[in-house]
Amino acid sequence: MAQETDVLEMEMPDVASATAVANGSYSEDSIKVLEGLEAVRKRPAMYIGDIGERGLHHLINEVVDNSIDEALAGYARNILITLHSDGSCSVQDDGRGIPVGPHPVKKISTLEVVMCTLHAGGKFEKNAYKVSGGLHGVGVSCVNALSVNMCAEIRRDGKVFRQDYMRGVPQGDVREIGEAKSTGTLVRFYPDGDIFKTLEFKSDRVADRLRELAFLNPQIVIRLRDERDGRDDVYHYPGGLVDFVSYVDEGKIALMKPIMISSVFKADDGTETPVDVCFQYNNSYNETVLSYVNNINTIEGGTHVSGFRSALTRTLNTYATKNNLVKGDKLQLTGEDFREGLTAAISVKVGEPQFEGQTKTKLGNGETEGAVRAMVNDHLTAYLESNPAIGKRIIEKAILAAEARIAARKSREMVRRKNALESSALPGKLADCSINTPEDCEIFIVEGDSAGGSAKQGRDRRFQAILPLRGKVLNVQKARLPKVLENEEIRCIFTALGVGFGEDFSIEKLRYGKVVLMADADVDGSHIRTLLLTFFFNYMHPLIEAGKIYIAQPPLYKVKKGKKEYYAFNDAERDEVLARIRKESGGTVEIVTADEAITPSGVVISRFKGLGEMNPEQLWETTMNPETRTMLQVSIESAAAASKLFETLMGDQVEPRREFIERNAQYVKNLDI
Ligand code: 0RA
Repeated sequence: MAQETDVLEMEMPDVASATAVANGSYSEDSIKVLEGLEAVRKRPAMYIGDIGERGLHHLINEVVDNSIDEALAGYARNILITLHSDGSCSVQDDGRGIPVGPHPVKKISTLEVVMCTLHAGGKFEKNAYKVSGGLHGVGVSCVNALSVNMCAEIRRDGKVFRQDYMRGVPQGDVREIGEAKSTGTLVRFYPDGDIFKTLEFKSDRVADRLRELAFLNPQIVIRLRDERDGRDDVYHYPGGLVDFVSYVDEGKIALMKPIMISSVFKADDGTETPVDVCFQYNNSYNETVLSYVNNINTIEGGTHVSGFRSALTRTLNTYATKNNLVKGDKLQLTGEDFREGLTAAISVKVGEPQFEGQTKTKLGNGETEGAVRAMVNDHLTAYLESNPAIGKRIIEKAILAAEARIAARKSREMVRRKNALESSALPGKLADCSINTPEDCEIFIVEGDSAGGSAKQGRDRRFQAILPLRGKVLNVQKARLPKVLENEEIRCIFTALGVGFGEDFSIEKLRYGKVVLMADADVDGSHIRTLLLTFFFNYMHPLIEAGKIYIAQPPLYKVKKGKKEYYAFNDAERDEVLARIRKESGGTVEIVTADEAITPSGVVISRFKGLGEMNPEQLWETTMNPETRTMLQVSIESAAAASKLFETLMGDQVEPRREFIERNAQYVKNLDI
């Protein structure tokens, strides 16, 4: 990657700490605009999802999407994103520049209309597949409303124009500030600390999305600079989805070169659907399908994904039969068999996408299913004709998968029968809760018997259940289905949660509203947590998507002064507590660790080595009591990045894992996957 490209090198304007300028009298229009901005500031979460780290980063996506649209319209090629040392972010492109002249309807500058009016983004031009038509699409005016300062600098018609804003309100008219040889748009904004819980941009998080956009749009060159640490990366993948699939499968052994299908489907009514599909098989047992509609990650899939799957199954089955590759007529290859070891990227562009599902990330357009199916059918059939050796390899792999599937079904039936014989189907070591409204209940999955014991005693048994696990959890990234199903601990998790397995899986049957992973705050605990997350990611993905998985945060330290006890969750918090105590006592206290002599006037710090070291009351108070605990909700920001991360952490190859650990040693507290 990081190759030298002609990514633009423009001067970065400073955003003036402008003082509010009274703009003459308010017209009816400007009052409406102010009401719109006020609505955004009053309920920011309604517009950008939330006001945490995710919402903060959403601001960047929103601005970048506009430049992407300009590039997709064919006018821009380079986009530069800079995370500045002063906390601001700027996005610059070499497109036509947002028009600055009077808006045909509103009469004021079009730039001001775009920047300050809700949903004004794409009203000027019909742009067939605007990114902003989908999940984001709240428009740059929302970013403006949620920024203390923002400025837009436009190069157009040989001139540079600029307008400044505060919390969405223009600080004067658009001004001409110089001459320009090139054209383009630059937007720089400072997120508002009154709105956001955090103001720190994480460059890795920004990079994940930019990389994804670069894979999806091979013609665009995206550069990310971070002034805070000197990061300077260029994302440009001329190979598009082929590069994407290779990137996701890095470290796995591919059985073939990626198959790329790229075409525009023309329906009878004249509508055109660009369809890009790329896939390959690798030597793993997992399926990774990354799907996009108009550059938006459709986490829940939808018609484009089902079109692809049904074409894959039908074409490969037809091919197998025609070429006599399945011996004996008893074995029937199913869709599931063709998914093992499959990595696919699907990207379609749809004029009027309908998004459905819990998180509005499932494509509903019926016509897209047929379009993708037809494209994949035709191209894959032709491909197999001319690549018989690869065709054979795919079918052989599917046969192995089918045999494993049949073995798994037998073992599942055995489990069912066994359970039916027992009086209760729930695992014996589960200490269940007493109420039976699932949404009010929580289950703590706890490592080790001693910690499990403390948790059982410390919990509120009305609504908290404890499932202690013995020993290390199976690494499912490396195991095939039957082995996963045979694993005692994993079977316990399935039965305790009640969700069923494989075809029987249903989130509706989940017996708890929250599934909490509780492990020690040390390296072993972190390993167990990662193993469990790998399991949930691969086998209970919908639970992560629905936000049901949590990570408990046990404290690392107890600081005790006299009768008063404080808990600290990290070194910084411990130091804060100590500083406070010092201040309160006029700087005279003696601070010792628990191993050292204890003086009654001093402060004693003890470090918890594990959950088991805490007594039940301490565990309740610090980690389990909903009134006082902090828990982390597990979410998946980028499916591609997460899938790659699990392969890095849990897959076969050692070298990428070592590299990852070295690179991230200082970020061990990072939580998003
Ligand atoms: C509408 C019309 C025109 C350009 C744009 C929007 C535009 C918007 C953004 C947002 C970020 N970068 C952008 N670049 C361009 C141009 C219409 C014309 O010149 O005829």
